[in-house]
Amino acid sequence: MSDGERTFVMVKPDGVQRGLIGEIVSRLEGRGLTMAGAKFTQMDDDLAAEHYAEHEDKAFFDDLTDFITSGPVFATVWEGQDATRQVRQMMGATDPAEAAPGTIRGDFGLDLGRNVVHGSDHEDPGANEREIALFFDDDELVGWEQIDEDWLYE
Ligand code: DAT
Ligand code: MG
Repeated sequence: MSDGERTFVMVKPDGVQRGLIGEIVSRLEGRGLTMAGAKFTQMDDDLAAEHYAEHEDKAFFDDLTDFITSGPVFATVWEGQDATRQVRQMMGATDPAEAAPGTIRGDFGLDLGRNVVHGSDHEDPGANEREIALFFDDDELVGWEQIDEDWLYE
C-alpha cells in the first residue's frame, strides 16, 4: 500500500495551449500515481495571488500572475507513495533550460516563464495540502483503489 500522500499538479496555460494535458496525465498515470481530482478552469487574479503568495515580493510576480490567469489550466490532484517529491522529480528543474531530458520541463520547455507545469513543493511542508484546498473542496476529491496496487507496492 502507498502512504496515500496527495499532491497538487497543474498544467499551466502554455501546456494547455500546446496540447500537453494528455502527455502529462499519461506520464503521471504511467508512473503509478492515481488521480484523485481534476478541474479544467481559468484562474482569477485572487486565486493566482493566493497560489503564488510566496512570490509576492519578487520582481517577476506580476508577469507570473498575468501568465497563470491568461488562459485555462488543468488542475489535478494525484495520490501515491511520496507523491509530492516524485512529481517534482518528474517535472524537473524550475528553469526548463536546466531541467534534465526525460523530465516534463526538460522535454517540453525552453523558457523559465513558460515551464508547462506546476507541482507542489516537497521542501515546503504542507504546500501540497494548502494548494489542493485552494482549488478543490473535499467532496470533489475521490479516494479509490486502483486494481494494480498490489503490483505497484510491496
Ligand atoms: P516551481 O514552479 O518550480 O515551484 P517557483 O515556485 O520558484 O518554481 O516559481 C514559481 C514560478 O515562477 C516558476 O514556475 C516560474 C516562475 N519563476 C520562478 N523564478 C523566476 C524568475 N527568476 N524569473 C521569472 N519567473 C520565475
Ligand atoms: Mg514553487
